[in-house]
Amino acid sequence: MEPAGLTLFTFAMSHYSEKIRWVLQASRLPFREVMLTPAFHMLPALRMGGQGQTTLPVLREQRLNGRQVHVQDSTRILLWLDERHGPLDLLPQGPDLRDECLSIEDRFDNIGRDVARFLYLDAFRHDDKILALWTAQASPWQRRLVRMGYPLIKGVFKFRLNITPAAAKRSEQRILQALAWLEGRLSDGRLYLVGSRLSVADITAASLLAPLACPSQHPVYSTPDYVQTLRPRTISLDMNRPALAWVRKLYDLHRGDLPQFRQAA
Ligand SMILES: N[C@@H](CCC(=O)N[C@@H](CS)C(=O)NCC(=O)O)C(=O)O
Repeated sequence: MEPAGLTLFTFAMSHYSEKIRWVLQASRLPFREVMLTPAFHMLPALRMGGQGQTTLPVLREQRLNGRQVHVQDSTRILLWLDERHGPLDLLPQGPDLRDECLSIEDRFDNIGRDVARFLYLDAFRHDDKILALWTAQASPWQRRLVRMGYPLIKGVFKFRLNITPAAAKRSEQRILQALAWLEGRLSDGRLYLVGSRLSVADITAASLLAPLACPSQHPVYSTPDYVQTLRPRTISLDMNRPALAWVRKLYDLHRGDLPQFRQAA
């Protein structure tokens, strides 16, 4: 039987996974992380989530009585953690601040697919680098299969995420609106989006924008291959614009403790 405790199933590159990894670490809730390899995640995610979805993150709690609980979807995980292991300091308990926090969380969750679509439109021109990222945690046999099946996996991925130039253009507009909103919110000089300390509003905005801001603490988004080749580069997404500089500042202040990603056994 598995040891009791929390296990977080993620992708190394996933910004939604990063959000929950950050929430768990900032809340000092011990957990072990299992990074899955794209394509090989589908069956476990379907089985664990039990709601017809293949998305990660999924959080598993192994209880002492042998029972396992699985929670899929980053917002559901967050609320479940607050209820079962909270109250979380990251989620204000007063109704007004809490609602504000969750509405900002929702705002940035909603651009997660846009960020991924926009990123992959260009990144898929560098198949060797995507393959290297997708298989970094794979076992040798998984790596061989992903390499062999890559054209098919890439096709399915593009279809499911609707990666087309027209859709990516619309995604870029939605990302720009979110950045403009964030810059408006920060324009009075505040550091935190809600109240006077770090909350899930900050963590969600920073995690979901991290693929564009490339904070040096993130083991994927900070690598030279990612920053120089895969990161979307348009003038409007200038790395130095205030919203993206804020993401890096938040990482500098609160994210010095990212564990090194490990290879799968
Ligand atoms: N609403 C979900 C979205 C999660 C999501 O889209 N995850 C992506 C990775 S960033 C994923 O698992 N994609 C693979 C799939 O859908 O099979 C959440 O908040 O957890």
